Amino acid sequence: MERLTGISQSKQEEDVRRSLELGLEASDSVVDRNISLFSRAHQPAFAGINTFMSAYCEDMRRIGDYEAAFVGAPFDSATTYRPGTRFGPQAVRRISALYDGYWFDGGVDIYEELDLCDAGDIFVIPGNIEKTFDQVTKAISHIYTSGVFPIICGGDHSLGFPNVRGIAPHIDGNVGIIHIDRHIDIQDKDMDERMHTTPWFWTTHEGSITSHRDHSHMHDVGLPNCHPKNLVQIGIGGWYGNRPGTAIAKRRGTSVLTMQDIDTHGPRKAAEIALEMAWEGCKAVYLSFDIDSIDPGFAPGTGSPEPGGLLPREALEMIHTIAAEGLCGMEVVEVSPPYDVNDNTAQLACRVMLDVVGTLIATGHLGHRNKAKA
Ligand SMILES: [Mn+2]
Repeated sequence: MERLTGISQSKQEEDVRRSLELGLEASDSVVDRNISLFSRAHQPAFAGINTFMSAYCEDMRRIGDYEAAFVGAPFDSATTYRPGTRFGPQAVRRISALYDGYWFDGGVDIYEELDLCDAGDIFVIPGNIEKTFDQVTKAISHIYTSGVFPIICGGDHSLGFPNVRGIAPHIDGNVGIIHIDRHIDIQDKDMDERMHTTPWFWTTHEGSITSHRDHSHMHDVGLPNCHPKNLVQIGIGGWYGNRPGTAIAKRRGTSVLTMQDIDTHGPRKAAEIALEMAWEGCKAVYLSFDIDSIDPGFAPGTGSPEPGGLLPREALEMIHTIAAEGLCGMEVVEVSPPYDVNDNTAQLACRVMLDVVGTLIATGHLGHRNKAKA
């Protein structure tokens, strides 16, 4: 309570001044004269333009003015079962309007303590996985090298590879990956293409690189600083799609924590084990969160639902533990609004993003708490 009540409200006050100036004076019967005629700030939460947490960066040449950016990758052409994740970023933006950045549990106010924006969506090429990968890598690389923490919203999980490819080459050292999912997603191809079942095959490598492909566009051999031993895959299980990837995960030596492992150790201890394996010998860790890791009873709006996954509270506890050690970037993928109910799935995706960002602020990894503003 002490921490929460001590947070300044200067940005909120600045917003009120701005909305009164641009949104004009309210009608006479409105007693609170901080209310404007046209909504130009956070309230009402259901009004206004649909951006993540009500901030928008139109000029991507100026993305470096911010500390963190939500960016949509509305691509679902690499989905192997139900599509629809191209609508994920818009759904997450819409439900994010419910929140104004004040996080009771973490003692954080994102709005006051972080310069956050919505960078809009990457121009993906529907139906062309490879061109989309190139667009995504270039876009994420632009955000990351501008010194901005990327909060990437899918889209399907094929994006894991181009997302990490936009970050890892800029890190001087090895990069660990914590991958929370019901699916192992490390087979080489699926139906002859690099579908959403394949991202970690292309992101990690075989050690001695022997699988070079010199035909077509599939010439990647993995990112040299992404070692499979630092790829920790949490929550994998169920009856769908894991056979081809499991053989490769075993051969490469990735680390898998099953739902049973999480039950045995508890979510916090499981996350600590994951951190140890992901960070070993690494300079940075990337978080890939597939929303289907959460039980479809809570998160039905996804392409490949698999019962028996994490409860929301377990998932949040795990990401609090993981984010407390710092991250170089994050993605939340596989939110498919056409299959959602009451925006529940989009809201959980939004919470994963906000809870990670809030934890990064609380632990001093992100934002400008206690820092003099430049
Ligand atoms: Mn999955």
